[in-house]
Amino acid sequence: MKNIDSKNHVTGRSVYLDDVPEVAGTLYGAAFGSPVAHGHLRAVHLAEAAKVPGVVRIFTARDVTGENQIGGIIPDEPLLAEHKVDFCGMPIAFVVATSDEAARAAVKLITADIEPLPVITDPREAHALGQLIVPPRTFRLGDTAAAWDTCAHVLAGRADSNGQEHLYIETQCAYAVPQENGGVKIYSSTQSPTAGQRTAARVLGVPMHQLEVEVQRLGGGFGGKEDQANAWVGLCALAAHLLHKPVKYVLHRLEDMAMTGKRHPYSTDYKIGLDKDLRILAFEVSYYQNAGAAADLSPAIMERTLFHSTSTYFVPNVTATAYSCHTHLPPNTAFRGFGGPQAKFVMEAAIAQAAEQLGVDACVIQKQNLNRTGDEFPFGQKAVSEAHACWHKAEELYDIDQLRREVEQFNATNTLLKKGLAFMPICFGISFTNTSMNQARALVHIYYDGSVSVSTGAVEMGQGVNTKMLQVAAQVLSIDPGRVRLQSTSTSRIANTSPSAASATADLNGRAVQLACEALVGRLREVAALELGVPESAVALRDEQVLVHNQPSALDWKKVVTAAFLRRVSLSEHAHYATPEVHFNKATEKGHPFAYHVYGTSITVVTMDCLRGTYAVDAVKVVHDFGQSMNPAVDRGQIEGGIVQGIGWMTMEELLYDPTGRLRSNTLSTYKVPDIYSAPKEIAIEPLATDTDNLAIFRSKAVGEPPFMYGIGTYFALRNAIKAFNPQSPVAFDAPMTPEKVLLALYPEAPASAPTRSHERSRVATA
Ligand code: LUZ
Ligand code: MOS
Repeated sequence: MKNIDSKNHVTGRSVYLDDVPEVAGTLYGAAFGSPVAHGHLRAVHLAEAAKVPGVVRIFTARDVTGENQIGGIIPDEPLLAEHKVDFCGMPIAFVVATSDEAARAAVKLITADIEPLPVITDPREAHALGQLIVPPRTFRLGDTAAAWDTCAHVLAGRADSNGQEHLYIETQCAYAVPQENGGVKIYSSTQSPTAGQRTAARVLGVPMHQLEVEVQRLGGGFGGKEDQANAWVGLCALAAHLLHKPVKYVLHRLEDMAMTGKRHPYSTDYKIGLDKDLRILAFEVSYYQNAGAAADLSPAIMERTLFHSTSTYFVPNVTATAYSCHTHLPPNTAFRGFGGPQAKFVMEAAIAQAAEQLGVDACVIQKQNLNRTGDEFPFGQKAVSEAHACWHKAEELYDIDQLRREVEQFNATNTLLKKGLAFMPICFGISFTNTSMNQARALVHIYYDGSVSVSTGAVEMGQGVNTKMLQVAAQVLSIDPGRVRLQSTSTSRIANTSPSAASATADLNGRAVQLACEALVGRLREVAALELGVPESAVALRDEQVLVHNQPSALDWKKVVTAAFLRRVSLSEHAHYATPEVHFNKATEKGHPFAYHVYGTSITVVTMDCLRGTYAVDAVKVVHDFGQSMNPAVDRGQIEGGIVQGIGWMTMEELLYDPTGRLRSNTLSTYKVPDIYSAPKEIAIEPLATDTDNLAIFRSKAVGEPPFMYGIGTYFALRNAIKAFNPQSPVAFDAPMTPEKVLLALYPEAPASAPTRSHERSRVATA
């Protein structure tokens, strides 16, 4: 089945927040963000701004009627700065005017007296000063201290991965419309309607029932709207509440890039030990996460990093420690993979370094150490592994020997062009690591004309979740999908939702839809049995027919629905699903946090121009563990998009803050994302269809985040291409591998005049 939104997307009919018809009298907001990354806020001068024609009112922290606080996990983030500013772009004032232009003109006239304080942008520096968001955590398995002596090879190094701008097509935005009796209805481009509702309630000082957050769809989220949609909801709701007028704020791209947090940069030290057969015996790792100026979701992201410290491998002795470091960048936040990709990059760096020192191909070590069913993760859960199955299938299907020969021949016959090849196995845990978040609800109505309405807590952000929800309802009710309509996501219809995140949205909400529809089918079968005078056990609903002992009866879907209504049987159901089996004990750091893992293997081939430092990705060939995909077209879209986004993170997307904490890569001319020309020339996706029982919806495994991590293979393929040109080059593990860095790595002895970020980075150390 096609994505139900595809036609409206390509014809421009899909409704995003800025397409919601505006109520008469709507006002427009714009935020004044701190020009300084860290300082005491002594005064804000608003008089000039207030004179701009059309300005209605300018709000500051003093105007907040409830709590001036938007921190979700930790209350450490004011909605509007009070006495201190903690990052460039931190909202200080919110102008509301009769036009967007007036609001923005006024913002330009606001000034602030800020007494500067020292700015820290480096997580290791923050760590050295004891500036941590939360206490560090350590996951342990076996005994690394004792294991080193048993290793034939021990080496240590450092790996750095940079952040990443979400670059959702639709920027952050909110629209708050006052309702009667003090209520406010808020349209928000959020992955978490409930978080918006909760934040607005807190800021306004009203109960949650006064507020409704409604979401039709997002023009992309990628994690950037899991927590960071809340500030704009809070500002618009506050202004609407105080002015009794609708207030809307749609951020400009540059504001969005400057004011919002991104994927966390990580700097990491590791030590890895292998036996003579290249089995990894021990792994010790310290992650320094650049959290930015407030907690946001950083503690949860740090936790997921620890959960993925061994990537797709089994390591019997592990000590993994993570530090969430407080710096003066905009608070970094969720981004596809949620700390998992950062951990996987480090493990692959350790393996690449070991391979280099031992003179073997990295894939020999990779393959030797893939996890197997029954292997224990450092957090106590036992793997149900498809790692070997995916790897072997990829080797065979894509004829790895032939691929390798082609690369070798190419490199033997070309001087200035070199190819590189790398494997990237993935293993990603599905469930919110915070067990309590693994719940969802659905509300299904059958109207008496036989049409069906489905509401869930899932937010459609382009990932196709609504299509999957519709499929679940149509399949369980056994009716034509055309009878089912997916409603917008509203906190008034579905309460207390978890964010649409963690790749778990279709699983959680789909199970709730399934339960609701099963309950309705049960009632309709009861009705049919009464109508037809047969035992209920003989009745089935199939393809819009009521069957008795598998034979058609006088009743069809519409008739049985009408009969149920006339018999005063409820045609509505609200169902609740909570993932069974998941638990985790933070005191022991052990448990069973994931419903299941998603596996896969990719093979990436790149070609590098060793004169210019430029490169192209020839192919990414994947064997992916779909389980039983319920929508191969939607899932393929997620995989292709994830791969290209992962390649962007690893190659060209270079986030750059200067030492004063200002974002320099703040436009699309200075921050490059992959376009169609930098996408791989070929993406091959082959399913590993498995029918192992799992907790996925209809056994169709979660597909949102895992494929992002195939992109990591590109870094190592590029590194191999560099080595093919210059085997002596000390290529640091410092992502992204921009063309500038490639050039410097190809010719390390060249005069160091080229502008680069890596001059600050120390080379990989070897123990
Ligand atoms: N969000 C969250 C996530 O709150 N918890 C998670 O474990 C998670 N994982 C991936 C993406 N978002
Ligand atoms: Mo996410 S990183 O699943 O919002």
